[in-house]
Amino acid sequence: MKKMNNKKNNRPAEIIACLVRASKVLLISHVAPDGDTLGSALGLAAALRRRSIEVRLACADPVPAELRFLPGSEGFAARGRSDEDLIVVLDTGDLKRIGSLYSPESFAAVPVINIDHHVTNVFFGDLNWVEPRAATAELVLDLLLEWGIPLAKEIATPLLTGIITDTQGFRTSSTTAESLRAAITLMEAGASLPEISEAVFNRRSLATLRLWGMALAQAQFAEGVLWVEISREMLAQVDDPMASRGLANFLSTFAQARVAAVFRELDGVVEISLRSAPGVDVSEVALRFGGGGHPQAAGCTVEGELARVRSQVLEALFEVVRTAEEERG
Ligand SMILES: [Mn+2]
Repeated sequence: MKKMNNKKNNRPAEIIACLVRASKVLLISHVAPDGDTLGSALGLAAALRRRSIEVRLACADPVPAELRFLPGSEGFAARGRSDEDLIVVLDTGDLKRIGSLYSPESFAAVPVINIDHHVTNVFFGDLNWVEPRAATAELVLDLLLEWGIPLAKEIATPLLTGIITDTQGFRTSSTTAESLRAAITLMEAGASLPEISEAVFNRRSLATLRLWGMALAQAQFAEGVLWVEISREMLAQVDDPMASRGLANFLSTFAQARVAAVFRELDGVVEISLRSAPGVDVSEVALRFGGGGHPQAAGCTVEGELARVRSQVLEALFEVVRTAEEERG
């Protein structure tokens, strides 16, 4: 992959100048999409269309059920069209995270803008704006305000969705006064906090509850780490590949957990979701195993058989918990 050299941020004005010059823009969201990557893309798309810039949305994976209430969410294609003159990648720390949408040819052919809030971001863009804010949607909002694009409901709703989902309803340690200020601005522009919260948090399926039940019944806890496994057999029983979404967040509500981990067994690989209490950084563990994320929420996908992968990752997690405890004294 190219362009990982200049680890420096561009100013929003430079990004705006680049967008203004474009006529067809491809907006890309990361695999296993969440409210922030989809909401940031949809909010930016609505704004660009107001400036008569043609936009195409792409994501290698389907939009999850709880985010299909977002107007325009049916417009995500599984690939680009290749006649775009600009690519914007949203909420994505490195290009592995866009899956099949990455190709060296298409990314070499046009300028690439990288807007993201992950601390593990590798600055893959020609233009980069990476800041450790609570959500990428906050950065998109700042961009639109600086650009002077009037906010409207179709811009505000997806952006507020991004902030609400990434902050778990303004509850994560990443939530700041800026997040709340952004939320006020977006509500004043027509976004509904209660409607979005209801849609993204209170629509769990029976398959989800059953899968969580199976996994939670076998939860294990040692050395400050709470973990569960989702085996292929469990997934087959509920027949919904998305049913484990949200489980890692739920595990982190356990009082004694310094780290919570979900190990999901797929074909030949194990997908790992990590959450941690403030002061314990799981993004470095995820990075070491080829993934990335935030200090308190990260993930990775590791090749190999479940039992072996689990013991390797657990060893690393025990280690970060021990180190954090020593630092706390
Ligand atoms: Mn995000």
